[in-house]
Amino acid sequence: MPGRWHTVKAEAAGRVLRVYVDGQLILAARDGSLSGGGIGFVQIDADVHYDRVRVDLPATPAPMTLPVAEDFEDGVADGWRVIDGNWRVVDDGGTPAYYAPVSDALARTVVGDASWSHYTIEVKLKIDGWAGTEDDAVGILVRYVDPDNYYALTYHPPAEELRIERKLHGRLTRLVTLPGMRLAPGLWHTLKVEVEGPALRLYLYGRPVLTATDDALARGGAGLIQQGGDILYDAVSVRGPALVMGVPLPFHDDFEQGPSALWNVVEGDWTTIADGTQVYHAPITDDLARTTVGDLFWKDYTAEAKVKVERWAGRGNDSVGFLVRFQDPYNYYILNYNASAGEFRITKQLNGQFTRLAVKPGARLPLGEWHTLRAVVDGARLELYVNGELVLSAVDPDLRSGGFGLIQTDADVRWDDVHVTPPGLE
Ligand SMILES: [Ca+2]
Ligand SMILES: [Ca+2]
Ligand SMILES: [Ca+2]
Repeated sequence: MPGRWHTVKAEAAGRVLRVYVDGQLILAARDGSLSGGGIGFVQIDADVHYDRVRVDLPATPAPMTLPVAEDFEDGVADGWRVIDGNWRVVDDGGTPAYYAPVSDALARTVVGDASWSHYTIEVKLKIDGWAGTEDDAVGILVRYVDPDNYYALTYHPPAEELRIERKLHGRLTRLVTLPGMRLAPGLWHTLKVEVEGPALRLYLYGRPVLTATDDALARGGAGLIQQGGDILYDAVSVRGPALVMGVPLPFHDDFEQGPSALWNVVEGDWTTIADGTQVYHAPITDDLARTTVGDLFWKDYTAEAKVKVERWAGRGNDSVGFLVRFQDPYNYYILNYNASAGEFRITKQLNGQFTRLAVKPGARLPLGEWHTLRAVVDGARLELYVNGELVLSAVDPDLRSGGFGLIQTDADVRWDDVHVTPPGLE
């Protein structure tokens, strides 16, 4: 209505945009192309007066717990905070990726907070071009406290070197430099940074290339930094210790060539031994033995393995089974047979707390014979099959992705023919 004051409110929350006039919702839309940025006014051929402009930020989000994984497929970098630059999710030939334009002289975006201390951040990045200034750089931030306090592990194309730098109270200090390095344009590179105590380690393609030690910053989030780069980022994960990333599905191991290098032993003395064929084994003297494969990008899958128990130690907690949705040694589901109790069980460990989700008493798994265990994880549903029969299932929403593993306590067990397959390939 001309000549009258109206209250117009626009709300941007995730991918949803809403417009209110005088308190009434009049328009809503969903779009994920732009995930950050300021506000403004536009008018065309009109005489308009504006007053009492107010911008409210959403309430402070809850602290993020590790691990986190972001593939940008839903168009949103969930939980990431843009420090500077025009970060957004773009389409890279059919797969969404994170991006800030080459015109940004400095672009930084971070995830996590001061509750993060020891962790590993991994990212895939592809360099499509550079601004051509001597400041051009790309890399990873760790122990990010604020724009003036963090560590940066970066690649500098003009100097063709990798650097580990510390920014403390706004002052940048070079801790270590590796010259003679060139990241090829147009290809996806995998960078990883591990921070543990005062040690900072930079990895390229899983191999350590540069290390520094510094104790000025003990905690803080993780992030990305670029200066004058035309660069795409994807498959960013941040996790606590003990998870090998980048393992493709399906996964298969018959142990004939020794265990696959993709297994990540959490604890226990895992080796291959001969039992007809080569089989995977941890000794009965290990009171707990766990070994895992896969990563935070594994969601739904079917895992199967042959298992033979030769004998139990008989110390009151004899068990054998699978781990699924394994995220770190404190977050996963166990689907197992507990011989001491004579039960099949499904149990959740969440942040170190165990919760029993399902139990089937009166169960037996005869010694000295090969049995086939199968776990199906589909959304919130978990199923355990023994020799082709469904014995136990549970529904739990807490852990939606993560790798697969073998677990045994106080037992002489032989494992063989491990198959992990994504839905539709079983
Ligand atoms: Ca992606
Ligand atoms: Ca997302
Ligand atoms: Ca074998």
